[in-house]
Amino acid sequence: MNIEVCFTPQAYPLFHNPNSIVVVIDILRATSAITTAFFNGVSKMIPVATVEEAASYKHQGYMVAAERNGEILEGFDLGNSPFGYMNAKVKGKTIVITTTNGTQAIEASKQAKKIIIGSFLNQDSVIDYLRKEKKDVLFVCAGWKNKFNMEDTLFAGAIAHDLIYKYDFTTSCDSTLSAIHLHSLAKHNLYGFLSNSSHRNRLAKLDLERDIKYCLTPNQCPVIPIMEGNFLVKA
Ligand code: 3SL
Repeated sequence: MNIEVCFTPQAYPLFHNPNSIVVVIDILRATSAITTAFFNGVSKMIPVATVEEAASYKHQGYMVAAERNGEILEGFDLGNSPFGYMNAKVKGKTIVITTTNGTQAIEASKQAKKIIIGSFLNQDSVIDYLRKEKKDVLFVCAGWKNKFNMEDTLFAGAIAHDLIYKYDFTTSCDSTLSAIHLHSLAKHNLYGFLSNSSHRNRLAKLDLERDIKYCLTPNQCPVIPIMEGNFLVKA
């Protein structure tokens, strides 16, 4: 049971392993929003890469979430703030979602055998799921427009640490080791550790501090969203 960490969606082809379970990570904010959505009773989600695809679902009458550069796009129902999904109006719905980075990471991973969604909000559920599956694991970090980011790497490091030191997983991958080291520096104060990070600052400028704090809070939503065909469903 080998672990690897892919720091950006663009690097996915270098890491593709037909036997791996892929954990897609976009802590700020797509995978935190998706985890929150399923915890709050969303029935299915359809992640799409482009705004055009999202718009075509909107014309068919779907509820559609569309975000670019941190903001909800005009004419759509929702963005990627997890707080938008803590609402009775999403219960039982199928929601289409496109975001700047998170849904790009899902798209990049489409060749994977299995894709699950990870965030601090479902941290222990992800560990439980992976240790029971006993397969190779590839963490795919969404980053920011194909650049590295710290928050996704920190989550990969947290999970990799537990899988290696508490269960029988191994790694010989430098990106996994780096993620584990980074997490060990940050784990006592994730929010403070990220204070100079690009994404935290980008969202703070949009007045989204509340989102950042929530997205860094472990185990608020014990659910595993998993891809089945083109849909995300609750495992
Ligand atoms: O959700 C995402 O794809 C994010 O990376 C974009 S945001 O800046 O958090 O809105």
